[in-house]
Amino acid sequence: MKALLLIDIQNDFLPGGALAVPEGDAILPTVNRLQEHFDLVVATQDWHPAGHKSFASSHAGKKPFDVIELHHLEQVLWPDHCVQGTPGAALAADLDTRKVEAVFRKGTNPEIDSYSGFYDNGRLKSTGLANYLRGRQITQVYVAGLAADYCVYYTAKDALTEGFETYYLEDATRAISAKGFEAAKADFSSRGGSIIQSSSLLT
Ligand code: VGL
Ligand code: ZN
Repeated sequence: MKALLLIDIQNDFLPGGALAVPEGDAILPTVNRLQEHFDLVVATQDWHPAGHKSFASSHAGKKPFDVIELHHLEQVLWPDHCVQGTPGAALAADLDTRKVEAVFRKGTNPEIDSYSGFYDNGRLKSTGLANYLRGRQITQVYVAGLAADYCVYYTAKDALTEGFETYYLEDATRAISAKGFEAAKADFSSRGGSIIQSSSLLT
């Protein structure tokens, strides 16, 4: 069985949002069309409490995209984004959610960031996504959404680690940084993941 994971397709990651991914909105028609080709569609939602430690505003003298060490992990500091209950944290209005059977929220612990839909960055806590997928007899996982070089990439890596045959839908994602996108694809491939285009499924 095949699952499509729609990663963080939220207003704050779209043009005009607090942490806008360039051309993030360009994936919407593609991710909407892809859904009917899957046995299961699941979404993730970045869902931070106000004052989250991944926000530059939580650290005196720091600005967005500075890098610090937080609980022994390297942490990029972000603009405030996806604050629980705000319009920016909502799933994109133009995302078709009719087939989305579950939404996994992440980033709720104020002390630790959570790029992957499976685990926080310190792997302290699981979201339950892996067991949910196994419970639905999923063996193949396809990832799409935002951002290609952060949450999509970390989710794809964890899907491999969890033993799923994993596909990164290159044209159904957009990156914060072009350099990060290339590095993410190279690393994901080297771990045994497959990079594909949505056209291979949309026939
Ligand atoms: C993301 C940075 C911070 C993402 C989330 O969804 O890729 N990136 N929080
Ligand atoms: Zn976040």
